[in-house]
Amino acid sequence: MITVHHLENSRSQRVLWLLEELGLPYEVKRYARDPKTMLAPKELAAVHPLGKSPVITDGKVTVAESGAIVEYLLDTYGEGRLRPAAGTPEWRQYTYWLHFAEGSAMPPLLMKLVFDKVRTAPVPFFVKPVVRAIADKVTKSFIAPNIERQLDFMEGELAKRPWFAGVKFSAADIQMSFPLEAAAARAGLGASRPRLMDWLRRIHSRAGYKRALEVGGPYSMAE
Ligand SMILES: N[C@@H](CCC(=O)N[C@@H](CS)C(=O)NCC(=O)O)C(=O)O
Repeated sequence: MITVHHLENSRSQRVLWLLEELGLPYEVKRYARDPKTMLAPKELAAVHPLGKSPVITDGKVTVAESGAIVEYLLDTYGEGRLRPAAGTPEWRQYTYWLHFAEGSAMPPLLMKLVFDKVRTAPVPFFVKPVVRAIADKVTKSFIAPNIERQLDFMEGELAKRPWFAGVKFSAADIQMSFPLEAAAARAGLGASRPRLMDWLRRIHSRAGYKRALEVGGPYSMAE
């Protein structure tokens, strides 16, 4: 039996969604975030040393890292579903976006989250202007331009095909959901990028996505 070690409000929502799309049986072990730090509880480190989510166990196998979990589940149980045939142009797109999601899209979005927190952190009043100035400078000079450039790029790519890997929905779309939902929640993705907004509407209307939300519980981009 596949067990999803599910941290509330986290990337493991994508794994629940993939399992729902594949129609596989699984069980969920739930972990709550620390309400102050938003970090995962210590028990998760008993499953995988980094103590992050998602992580799955399947018999004696433990797999961490979202992209690796997607590959493991499709290799083991996919029967050719949700990814293009190896070696095709669609498969190259699939591989690119599967890695792009965590490798390129998430870092500036995570930096934005961290520097937004730094800006509003409780610090002595005489330090506050300095802290804010540093946070603003990093945001304006590095974080925001990178996010904008990536969003423009993704918007342009979806002008060429309806889904990230081609004409068919794939697990690359599942992997891309977290950065694009994060961008919509806290990094200015909106009506000026209609293709990305339409893509978000289309993924949110899928039955598997909705079922995964029921299983996973509240999901609001806390991290
Ligand atoms: N690149 C990793 C990122 C894992 C990660 O940072 N997960 C977050 C949840 S979205 C987490 O566990 N945060 C809690 C913590 O760091 O304690 C993946 O995609 O699996």
